[in-house]
Amino acid sequence: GPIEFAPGAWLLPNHASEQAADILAAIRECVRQAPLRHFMTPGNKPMSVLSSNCGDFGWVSDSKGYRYQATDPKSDKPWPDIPSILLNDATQVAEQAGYPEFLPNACLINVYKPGAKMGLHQDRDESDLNEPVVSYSFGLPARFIWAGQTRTGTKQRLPLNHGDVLVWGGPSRLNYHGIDKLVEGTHPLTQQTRVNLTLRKA
Ligand code: MD3
Ligand code: FE
Repeated sequence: GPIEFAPGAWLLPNHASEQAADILAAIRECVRQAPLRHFMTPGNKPMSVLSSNCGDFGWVSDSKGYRYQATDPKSDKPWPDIPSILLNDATQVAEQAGYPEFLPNACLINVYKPGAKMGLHQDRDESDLNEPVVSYSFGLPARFIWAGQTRTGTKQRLPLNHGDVLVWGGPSRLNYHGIDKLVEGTHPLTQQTRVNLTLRKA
């Protein structure tokens, strides 16, 4: 069952493994409409993960900074809708973790290949930090690193496996977090990748 590993932060081990194939098929359709790309950091370096979005808003990064926007900068078209199977599950999972009526309008799709990583950062581009974040891990395992409200605090590590779901809210919402360099491997549903879906209220 769910594990509260920090105040307001919950791990639901293996929660989404049964729906994984259906969720991933729907996400494949999204990335056909809005292809994966390496966003550039404000310092003009390509991120190592491949990204896209679905929802009313998408998280984007370029030389001008990080922000949410309603259109894909590659096509100037709206992002695809969040698949209902994913949206409904995220609302349910948030409720289980104590965040009722979570209605995300942004889903960041991050695809990690071996060697890709995400440095320690805070998620603070959202307008209401009382809203939680719900994150799905599929495919290859990863090592999640998190600290407290400062990047220099004690770092803790958590393995994230296929089907695991994380909910972050309350006192842990601004915790620093990241992902260690992905190790080579192969998974029957995602081949040589890890797929992370992060749902937020922009
Ligand atoms: C902790 N993604 O997209 S998800 C991100 O697994 C991101 O690919 C990582 O960090 C990944 O921003 C981590 C888990 C996660 C998501 C949001 C959080 C942890 C969080 C927000 C606050 C604190
Ligand atoms: Fe994050």
